[in-house]
Amino acid sequence: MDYGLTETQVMIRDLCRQVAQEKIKPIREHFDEANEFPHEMVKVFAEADLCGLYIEEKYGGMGGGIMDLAIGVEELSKVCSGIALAVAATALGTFPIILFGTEEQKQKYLPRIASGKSLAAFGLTEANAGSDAGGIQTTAVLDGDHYVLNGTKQWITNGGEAEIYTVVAMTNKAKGARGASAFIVEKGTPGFTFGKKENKMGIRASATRELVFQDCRIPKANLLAKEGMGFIVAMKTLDSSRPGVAAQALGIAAGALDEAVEYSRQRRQFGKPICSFQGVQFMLADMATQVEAARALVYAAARYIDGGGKDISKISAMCKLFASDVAMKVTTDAVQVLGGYGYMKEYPVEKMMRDAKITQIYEGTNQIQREVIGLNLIKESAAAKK
Ligand code: COS
Repeated sequence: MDYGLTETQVMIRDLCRQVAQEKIKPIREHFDEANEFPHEMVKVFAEADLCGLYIEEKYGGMGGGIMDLAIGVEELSKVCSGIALAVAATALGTFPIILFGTEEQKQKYLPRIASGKSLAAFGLTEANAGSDAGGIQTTAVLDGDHYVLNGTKQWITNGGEAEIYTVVAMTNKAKGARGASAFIVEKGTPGFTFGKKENKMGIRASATRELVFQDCRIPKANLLAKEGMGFIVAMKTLDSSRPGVAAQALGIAAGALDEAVEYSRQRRQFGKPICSFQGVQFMLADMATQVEAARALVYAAARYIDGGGKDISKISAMCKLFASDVAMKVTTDAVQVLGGYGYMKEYPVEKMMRDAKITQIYEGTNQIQREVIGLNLIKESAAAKK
């Protein structure tokens, strides 16, 4: 199927497929096993011009949108979603600047990101504020021409590896969600350090660390949007970034399906390849159908957002919810098709199943996605009645 991709999108898909097969496949096991960040892969992504797929050309990007990003992330994630995350999490950290940055902020930061010189990261979550994003405790206090940040962000993807961080902190705690503000913080700013690197179940080639702010002074010019808009910056960022997680989940599922089909053609039992048994064939058929359904929803969401669609929260949450549940189901079934071999680390489906799990959790748990979808359904129904 050609999925109605543009010429550029076909080019992105093919290039990412090649990079994934030639550069990522040979190293994925090592970086997963070692829990190490693949610095050399960032250079490969930069050389292949994959870091600025979704950034405007005038800032050095490729001028595409969420769809181009999704296609790239899907292809890279078919082989290793942990390594692909260097690009996807950078997009998450960059969206606040794309959506809310001033011209000056865009000119300063986007070319660095588009060229692959700098990775980005998004700092919202804290130890006691995950789903309840409005409950963050990190503070930013205005002091002359600077804001002074204090607090700790937790589980930040690309933490320590990124140079550019978009961080949400409270400028007025009494106002709750309306008292949050968003800032750009550069690595190397005095008072900004990193906590320990997390030892995770999956996506182990991706670095996850705490961001620690202790009297960290950042220029007032690094405020994104206006004071008090931090929660909206975060919500709108997540609306744009969730299709990227969905694309990652889709890639994991599609990669696992490929492995399962291939294995079932090679593996012989009772004198025949196991793909000739209906029990296996039906599993593969269900897996393939789910992958196509996830792809349809991810592409529909990405195209809707790129087309300037209004109220993107619902479709964005839907594609993340659906694709990540498909990734978990399909990778679990792929392990089943490979049987005992599937459970062993010599075969990649074991890693894919571990990698899939996070897609149901981060950038909003799937319970939060359902809440977003439900609230929007009610809002739409009420608006239709007016
Ligand atoms: N776009 C624009 N505005 C939004 C919005 C969106 N997607 N979502 C909420 N808002 C606005 C609301 O309209 C409301 O505005 P008013 O104060 O003017 O009424 C304000 O933001 C607060 O919204 P709400 O009361 O719904 O906030 P809640 O604290 O109840 O939180 C959820 C809502 C649960 C949806 C939100 O906290 C969330 O998405 N949590 C998950 C966070 C997450 O994904 N974390 C993962 C880590 S980040 S990688």
